[in-house]
Amino acid sequence: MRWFLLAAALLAAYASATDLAHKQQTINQLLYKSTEPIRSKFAELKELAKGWDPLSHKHHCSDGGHALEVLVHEVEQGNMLVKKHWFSLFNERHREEAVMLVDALLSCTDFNFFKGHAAYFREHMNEGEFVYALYVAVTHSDLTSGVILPPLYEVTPHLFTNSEVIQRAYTAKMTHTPAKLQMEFTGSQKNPEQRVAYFGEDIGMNSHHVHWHMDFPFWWQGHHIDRKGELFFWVHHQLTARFDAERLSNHLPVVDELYWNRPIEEGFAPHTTYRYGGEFPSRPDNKEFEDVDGIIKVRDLLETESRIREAIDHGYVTSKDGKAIYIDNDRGIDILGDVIESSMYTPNFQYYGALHNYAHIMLGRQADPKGKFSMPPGVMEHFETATRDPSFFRLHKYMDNIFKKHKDKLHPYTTNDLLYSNIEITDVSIDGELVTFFEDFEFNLINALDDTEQVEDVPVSTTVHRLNHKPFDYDIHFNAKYDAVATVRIFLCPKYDYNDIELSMDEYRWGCLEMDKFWVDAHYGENHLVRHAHESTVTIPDRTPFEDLIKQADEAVANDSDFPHQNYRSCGHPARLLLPKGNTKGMEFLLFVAITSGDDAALSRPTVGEHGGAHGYCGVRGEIYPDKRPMGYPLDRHIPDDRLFDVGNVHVSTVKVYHKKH
Ligand SMILES: [Cu+2]
Repeated sequence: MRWFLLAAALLAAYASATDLAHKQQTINQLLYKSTEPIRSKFAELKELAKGWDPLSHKHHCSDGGHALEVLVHEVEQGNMLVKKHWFSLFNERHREEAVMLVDALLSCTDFNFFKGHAAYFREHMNEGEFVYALYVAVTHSDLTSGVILPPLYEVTPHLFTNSEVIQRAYTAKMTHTPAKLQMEFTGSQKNPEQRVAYFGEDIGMNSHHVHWHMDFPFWWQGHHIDRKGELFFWVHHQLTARFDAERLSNHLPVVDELYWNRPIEEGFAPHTTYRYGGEFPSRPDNKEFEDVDGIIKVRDLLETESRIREAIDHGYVTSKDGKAIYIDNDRGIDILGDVIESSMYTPNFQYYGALHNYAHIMLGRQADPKGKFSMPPGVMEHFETATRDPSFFRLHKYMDNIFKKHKDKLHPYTTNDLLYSNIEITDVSIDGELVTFFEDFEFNLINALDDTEQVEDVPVSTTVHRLNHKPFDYDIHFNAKYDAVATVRIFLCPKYDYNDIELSMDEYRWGCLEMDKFWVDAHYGENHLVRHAHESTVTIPDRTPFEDLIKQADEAVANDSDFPHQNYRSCGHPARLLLPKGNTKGMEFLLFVAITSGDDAALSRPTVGEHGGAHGYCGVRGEIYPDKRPMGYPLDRHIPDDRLFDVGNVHVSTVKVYHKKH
């Protein structure tokens, strides 16, 4: 009772502070040095955690406190994963525990309770589970709308930073010497794969990948998220296509798919360490797949694959209750995405399994498939680290080809389907040159290091090379027969294959990169449209450094001023990586522009700002996907003859992407 009164008193004292600045400050403090107890300097939060009795606030939960009771019970019974232990979302029990907290937080009807529960469970749960659950809850809760999640590479730096750098960071800390440490890409130049390590190891791309999986969790059972399965296909298809474009830029053939009954050609030494649990295991070249004891057999994956392929050939998947769900239509790809990942939306988990999720576990465990050496899971079991391993792209190429098999079976679009007779594109050009370059980017490692409150921090950071490009604009001229809203779709496609053979439309379409998609008002007569690359609806700008977020929120709270509510998304491809690297001579790509009817818009009058950037890859939070057409339209289906695209509203031109060393 005393605790209750104390908690109630505390709550009364802070109950009014739920403006955005306070919310941002709370989330910052909850994530600051997440492997240690809440800092004393965050006195209010610390006290709140100490005095909090979760179950006394059940009436502030939308589910009557059910989720909270489940979690409290597990905590009180001592059933939870201990602190200072690695956490993997693919471990069923770890995931269950993290999701218990997500559910409890999402059931809160008031931010003060969200805050109290979060503070309490931060001190009573595994750190990895807590951080994951808080990120997901902040992403999905209406109570935290407008809160900016700090960059994951600064909250859990171990998953983004080489072991060598982490070790040197410790030395800097121990000797109390400020340090700015240069991070190199994994491996050596003897490994051709290293030429594209800058892409697989890009911390912005890694963050995009993790956040995508937080926006669209496969374990999500709540309300329906629109076209989640199709987005799973599309975002990973685009990652694969972008990886291939980087390979072509670096004189490497496009990535081949993975075969369960052949050795995994590329080995991988991650040079990455868990915060707790030791080194991420390595895998030698040409490793044959072995069954993973107690979890998944190679045979099961082969069987799952053949059942999915059969469904594609039949044109229907069979639901749990034996009904046929027809897939040879625009909706089919969405169902297949649910089936292949699989998410909780799959119509038949028992029969079609979870190809993608088990494949990640299979690849993640090949260093110790029998569990003989008690090794932690490999990089493939973490969305943060998976793309570092070249087998990630092989795996996704494999699944991408299954999706392609389905798309190739659909009727090709006819000229009539493609034609939008209102619009005639007269010219498309690039304002400025398409130029890429490498630059150094610095991020903070303070959260990677253990310390005590008594010893003051020294600044420790790391710098990484990252690809960027010069700003550019698309210059599009077109004529319209009448005023109308129109949909503009821009793709960048490879023009030649690895052997310099020019590709036909049907060959290059699957490698096209979505650059932008937006809606414009077309006016009767001549139109001149200038679109800036940075406005792209598949990308997001650089993330705000954690230190800046802390400063901004603290200042806003101290001055009682507003924290600006930005339409910010954590999910989105880095704007820097919009262009593939290209080469020093200027690598030719095709710029494909299609202007289609504004009737394609699923939401009323969609504009960029309204949807917070990256809807192309990440949809719109809480809304339906803004484009009615299949993702990748009009290049998603088989093209038997290039001349089908001889319509006035489609324009294809050659552009060059230059890479400049400076
Ligand atoms: Cu993924």
